[in-house]
This record gives sequence, C-alpha cells and structure tokens, in this order.
Amino acid sequence: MAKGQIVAGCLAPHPPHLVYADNPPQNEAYSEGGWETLRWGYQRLARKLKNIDYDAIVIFTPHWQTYIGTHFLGLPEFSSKSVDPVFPNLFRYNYDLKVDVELSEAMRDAASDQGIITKMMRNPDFRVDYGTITSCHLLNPEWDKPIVTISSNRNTHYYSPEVMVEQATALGHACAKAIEDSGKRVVLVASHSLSHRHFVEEAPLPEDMSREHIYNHSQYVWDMKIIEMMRDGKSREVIDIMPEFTEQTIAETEGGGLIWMLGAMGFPDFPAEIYGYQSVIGTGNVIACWDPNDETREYVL
Ligand code: 2X7
Ligand code: FE2
Repeated sequence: MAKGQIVAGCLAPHPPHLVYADNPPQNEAYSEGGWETLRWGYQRLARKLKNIDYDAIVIFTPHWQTYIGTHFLGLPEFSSKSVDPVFPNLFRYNYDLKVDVELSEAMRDAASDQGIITKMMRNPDFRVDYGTITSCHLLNPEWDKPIVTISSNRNTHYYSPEVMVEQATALGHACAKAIEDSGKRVVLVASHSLSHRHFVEEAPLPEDMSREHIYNHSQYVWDMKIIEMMRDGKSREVIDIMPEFTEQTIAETEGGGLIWMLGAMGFPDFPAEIYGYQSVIGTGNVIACWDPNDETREYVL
C-alpha cells in the first residue's frame, strides 16, 4: 500500500455569517449577501480542492471544546440541525454528514500511543459544532467527502498558550503518522479566525456592509504580520510567536487548530497561498492554503 499523505492544509475561518450570506438550501435564514471578499476567496479555494484527488477532510474546531482530552467523531453519520448559540438569527443549518470512522480511530489510537488523553464520540444525538459545518460547507459545498472532526482540548485556558503549542503539535504529529499508515490522501482544515475582538452590538441588518470594519488597528497589524510570515514560508516562526499573538489579540488560534495543522505538515517552509482577508463583526479572518505540491502551488493574492 502506498503511504498516505496530507495533500493540502487549509486555514478556514468559520463565521456563520459567510454561510448566511451564501443562502444555501440547508440554512433556514435568508440574507441579501455580504462579506464577498471572503466568500469569493472560499469559492476559489473550493475549486482548487475539486482538482485535488483526496479521500477525507480532517478538521480541528475550537467550537467543540473538551476539557478532558481530545475527542474524535466516531460514528459513520451525524444528522441534525446546527444552530449558532450567539447568532441563531443567522445560522440554523440542517446537516447530514459522513465520517471516515476508520481514519478517525487510527488518529485516536496514534494520539493515545503518544500519551494524549483521547475519546471517541459515539453518541448518535451529538450535535456537530457550527465551526465544522461552516468551514466544511464553504470548502466543499457538495459534502461529497467524509470528514473527521477533532475537538479542541482547552489547554490554553486550563494551562497556557505555550502548553497548547506543545500539546497541539504532538497531536499533529500523531495524526500525520496515522494518515501516513492509512494510505489515504487527506485535506487538513484548521477552522478559525485570527484576531478575535468583536462587536458587542449587531447591526440592524447583519449583512449591511457599511457597518463592517476592522475593530482595532493593533489587531489588524498583528494579523498582517502573521499573514506576511505565512506568505514567506515562516510557519515555524508563526507558531513561535503564537502565544504572544493569541494573548494580544484574543485570537481564535487559542483553540490550537493552526498549531495542530502546521505541526502535522512538519512546519512547512514553502509559502502559503492567500485567498482573502476580511473582517466579520470586527474579527480578522484569513483564508490560506498550504499546498505541498510544488507543481500546483499558486500565488493567489
Ligand atoms: O465563531 C465565530 C467566529 N469565529 C468569528 C466571527 C463571528 C462569529 O463566530
Ligand atoms: Fe469561532
């Protein structure tokens, strides 16, 4: 059997506003659009993924928060309605998704062998979080690939951002080993924003783009610094300054997704493809992709 491989790693922010703005049939709310810079960037990345041969999407989300260990989806199918607890007016999404349980169990076993506390989620009534649904919808609106969701063990808050770097990197290495042994071709997804201070009042019309703007200049400067380092192929350095970035900008990197993904990819030194940056209720969101294939990697923006 050929060795499995990570064929792409995507940083895929999940403001539910982006699904709301797209008006897919699965979502109950109706909008007049909005946040096109991010939505068009997502559409371009989704087209790229269509041209890559892969078996499954593995996604790490900060909105499935587990306090004892890392959990993995562990049933072949989950079907329900995902409602954003803060924005139920925008996001009530009916999903019916398939899980690659074999790959999920292999990653869990590899993590467990490394001493990481783990658990499989086998409750058929479990509601999959809106981070998973939003990022997967925007990257693959056809939902024609099985997924695996990995939870965010709350190391940053329980211990510190530095402990999160160590733990999420170890988890990334374990997942990479399991993928290699599986023979599968896998897309990794870190589902989160960058800087994360946000508005405390919603505009009367959420998609009124005359109300959308960057919340705070310092946060914007931090986001730009991180993106510049991504473009320069300095992923190891991004992780080195991650604890300070997370603290200074209350960044959603606190969940560990980007650390996990870049760790699994061996801290790539090739440039990330950048597909767009935009504020959503003041939070900083970049869509980026690390394509390990020198022949297909592009200079997008
Ligand atoms: O979960 C989110 C987020 N990360 C960013 C912006 C808006 C809402 O929800
Ligand atoms: Fe979020």
